[in-house]
Amino acid sequence: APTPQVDSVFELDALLSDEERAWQLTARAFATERILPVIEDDFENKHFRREFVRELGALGLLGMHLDGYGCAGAGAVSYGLVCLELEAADSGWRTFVSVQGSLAMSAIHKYGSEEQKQQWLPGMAAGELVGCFALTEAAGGSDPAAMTTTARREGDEWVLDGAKRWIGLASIADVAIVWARVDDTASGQAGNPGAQVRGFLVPTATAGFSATAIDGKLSMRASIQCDVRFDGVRLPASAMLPGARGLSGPFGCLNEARYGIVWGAMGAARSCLEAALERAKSREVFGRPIGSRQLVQAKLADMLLEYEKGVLLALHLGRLKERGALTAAQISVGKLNSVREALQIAHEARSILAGDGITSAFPVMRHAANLEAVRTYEGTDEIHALVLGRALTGLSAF
Ligand code: TGC
Repeated sequence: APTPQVDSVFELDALLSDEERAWQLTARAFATERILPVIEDDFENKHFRREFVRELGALGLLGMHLDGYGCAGAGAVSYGLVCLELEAADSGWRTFVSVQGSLAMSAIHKYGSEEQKQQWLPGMAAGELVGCFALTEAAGGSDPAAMTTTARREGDEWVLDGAKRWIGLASIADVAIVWARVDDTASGQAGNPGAQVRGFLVPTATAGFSATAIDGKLSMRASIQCDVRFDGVRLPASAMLPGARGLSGPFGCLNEARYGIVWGAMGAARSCLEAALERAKSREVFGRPIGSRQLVQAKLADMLLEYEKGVLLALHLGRLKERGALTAAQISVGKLNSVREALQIAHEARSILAGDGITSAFPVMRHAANLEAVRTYEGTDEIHALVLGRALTGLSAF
């Protein structure tokens, strides 16, 4: 797969190792050969291709940044490049890889017992099993501390009650990582809103678990997000993730997924920029290619600047992550910047494509619509701005 024209402008390849380039090319080939030919139809028809999951697993792209248990143990930059290439095709497929690898598998890898890791991770890495991550509730995704889903102990069992919303892949998942407030009647904490949040591994075939795909989405239509209910879901004592106590557990996984978005959104941006560039060279209005006009060139130049800056920021954060030095505030810088600028690039690309830009003959409106979801999940623009405000001032605005 040739290097995209916009990447060759600033010689991105020169900043990458051979191994990183190889991962990138693997993902680019999958995106180009498998996703792109079908994505417009899948977006139109609200179709998620389950068969791609095993293919992604066979390529080693699921949980690729994790070590052992069938995972590839790749570096953070390699993983980021894969996110970029998949999202250059569609945010829905980068989201799938994020939910499976960064959220569900990371939760098990970080916090699971050895037995839990052995039971779930190899199948998830191979794409034989799908995982989902149930944190957000309908009353407001920005404030997971307000969750009302509970797990209470009855003898040797845990019993889960409650509901979650916007849970990716839940209706096709084999296992859900469910975050619930432990309502420990035995210790007198029943109904105590301060009771600790813990994580549970819930096979989705368990009685009382139900997931319904949310309909009417105008964004991420080739991917699935669900309402999930737990009605007296009974689990063995061993279902709890032993290593996660409190909200720092799920937030540790969100950091992984947010990091992937820093790269991924730049893939959507690249796709929009390429479409606009191609059109600027080929479309003639007033007797000349529109790309020869100064206003169009200025737009293209601004798009290129933000794309290059976004990728270089992602690379910087990736190198920090590989050294174990990446902070949550730095991830907020990247998530806020990448998605905001990718959306701006999509909007500018649409204007260069003029009327045709609103059709599915070009990927731009699909990316713009998808990015609206990406802007909201994994911490909204506003939440990341306030994380940075707190980092700068030491004062919390929450
Ligand atoms: P606070 O309640 O005070 O803190 C709770 C604990 O969490 C720790 N923490 C973090 N740890 C690691 N990384 C981070 N980024 C962390 N952020 C917070 C914190 O230190 C504390 O630890 P401890 O040990 O003292 O208990 O919360 P806060 O004031 O620190 O944070 C407030 C705020 C608003 C920043 C946080 O609540 C937040 O990030 N809200 C946004 C939630 C969010 O991103 N939701 C997305 C849901 S997941 C999703 O969208 C899935 S999409 C994929 C799909 O399923 O399709």
